[in-house]
Amino acid sequence: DTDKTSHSLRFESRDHLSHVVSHINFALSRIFNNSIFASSCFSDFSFLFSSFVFLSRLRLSGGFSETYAALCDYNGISCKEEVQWDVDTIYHSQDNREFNLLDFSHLESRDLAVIVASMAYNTWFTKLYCKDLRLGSEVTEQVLHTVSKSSCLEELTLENAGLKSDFPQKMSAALSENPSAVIHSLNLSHNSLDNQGTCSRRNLYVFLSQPNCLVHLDLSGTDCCVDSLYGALLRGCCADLSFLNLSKNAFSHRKLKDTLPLFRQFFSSAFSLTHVNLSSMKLPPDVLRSADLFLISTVALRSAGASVIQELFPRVSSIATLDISDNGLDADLLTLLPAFSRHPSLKHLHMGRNFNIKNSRVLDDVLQKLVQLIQEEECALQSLSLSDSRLRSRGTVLVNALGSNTCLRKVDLSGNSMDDIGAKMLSKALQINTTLRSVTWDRNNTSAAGFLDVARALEQ
Ligand SMILES: *[C@@H]1O[C@H](CO)[C@@H](O)[C@H](O)[C@H]1NC(C)=O
Ligand SMILES: *[C@@H]1O[C@H](CO)[C@@H](O)[C@H](O)[C@H]1NC(C)=O
Ligand SMILES: *[C@@H]1O[C@H](CO)[C@@H](O)[C@H](O)[C@H]1NC(C)=O
Ligand SMILES: *[C@@H]1O[C@H](CO)[C@@H](O)[C@H](O)[C@H]1NC(C)=O
Ligand SMILES: *[C@@H]1O[C@H](CO)[C@@H](O)[C@H](O)[C@H]1NC(C)=O
Ligand SMILES: *[C@@H]1O[C@H](CO)[C@@H](O)[C@H](O)[C@H]1NC(C)=O
Ligand SMILES: CC(=O)N[C@H]1CO[C@H](CO)[C@@H](O)[C@@H]1O
Repeated sequence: DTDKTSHSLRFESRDHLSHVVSHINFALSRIFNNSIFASSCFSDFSFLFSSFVFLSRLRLSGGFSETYAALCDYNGISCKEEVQWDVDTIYHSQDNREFNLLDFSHLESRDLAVIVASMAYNTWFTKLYCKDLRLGSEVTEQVLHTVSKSSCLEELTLENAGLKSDFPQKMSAALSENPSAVIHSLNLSHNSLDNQGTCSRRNLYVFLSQPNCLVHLDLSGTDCCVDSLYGALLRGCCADLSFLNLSKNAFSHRKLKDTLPLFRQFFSSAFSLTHVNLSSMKLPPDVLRSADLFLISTVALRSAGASVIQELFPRVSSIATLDISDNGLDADLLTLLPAFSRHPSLKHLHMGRNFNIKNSRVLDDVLQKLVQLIQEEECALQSLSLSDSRLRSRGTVLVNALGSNTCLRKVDLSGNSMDDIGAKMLSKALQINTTLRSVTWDRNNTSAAGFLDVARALEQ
């Protein structure tokens, strides 16, 4: 199917023929080494020669189309011309080096496997992307094979791709086979990588503790136990890691005493770390199953979480963005907020959905601490999000403070039921000259009268 023309070759002897065949065999076995497509016994001469032709051709898009055609041929599946056309025409003309598997999600799993396999030796594509598409085992096998061979693949995104918990360990093995691996960005978010939060030390943790050159790591919503992760991160991911997303994972209270030093050590050793998302950490299911335990550990855990942040944070000098929203911090904010004070690099703080504080005196104290934070002279914060915190009328103290604040450029106060009175306070704050450039005020039960106040203030 690759090359319909016939070629005549004449050999002087049977020996010469064997010599040519064994040479091609050797060349092909090197190219398809270790792949499910490899075979030590190439007996189909017509395949050999069409492959010989493709190998000697000029390679467009790093030879993707030719490799793909040969692999289809070898596996006895029909080669999809649209795949070749898309790569040679669309991807190539747009200089697009991110291969998006969703472009071919309508094809069968076997086709996808061959497409991914074609990337193993490809020099054009540097990124492989897939989201919300369950990858069958034959496709993931080929992803791993590509990881073990490619010297060009820099970014791998497999979000919500139905990966199994053994994936990280296999990935680790694949990477260790590949001395020229250059993967620096990995997004495995929303795959169940740790069997329901059992914190098995064998898979993800082994992978992360191998020395690597990861810069971007997104493990959000992967059921991994964040507390067990830091030891591994400390060993393998300290040097270059700049982006870490661990939101929507479990935070176990067990062995907290042991893990606290690792936490601290990691954050104070990860010099390049600038973005950390620790929002929505959920409890392990075994704790959730027992209602009694749930109550006890919730209290312990949440204070523990706050103390972790409080203790580690002043040491971390590089973090610029921190998201700790939806962590049930509540009254613990009182001791936590001073940790952020005068932090040299922290610019963006997201802490909404942590204000479920029944005692209104405590809530007032917490809000007062926040006001102090944004009114400090050396305040480096540029944006603050307090969204969905249901602050109601109590939040107006903060809105007032916005008037005299000189650091915040952006504030998100949506979902706080601040009503028209809050809008009125906002309009006053906006009339005083401030540094604010962006205010988000959705879902605050504000009527037209409230917005009229704000509009008048903006005119002035
Ligand atoms: C090819 O595979 C064999 C067996 O798995 C392995 O020993 C060998 O190192 C591989 N060669 C290359 C070039 O990857
Ligand atoms: C990884 O996937 C998540 C979830 O879809 C996405 O929001 C995030 O931006 C991705 N992370 C990176 C580093 O690209
Ligand atoms: C982190 O993960 C969450 C959940 O998957 C996602 O919503 C968010 O966009 C991710 N990226 C950043 C920058 O935090
Ligand atoms: C952090 O993750 C949450 C999801 O848990 C997401 O909604 C939020 O936007 C992320 N924060 C940042 C700063 O990107
Ligand atoms: C407000 O700020 C703008 C831009 O920084 C400046 O031009 C203006 O004079 C200021 N107005 C007052 C009343 O301070
Ligand atoms: C919305 O505001 C009105 C008065 O402006 C008040 O009566 C009502 O209770 C508020 N609703 C909520 C959900 O806060
Ligand atoms: C009218 C309006 O926007 N109402 C919303 C105000 O904010 C609360 C949450 O804080 C929402 O529940 C309301 O629907």
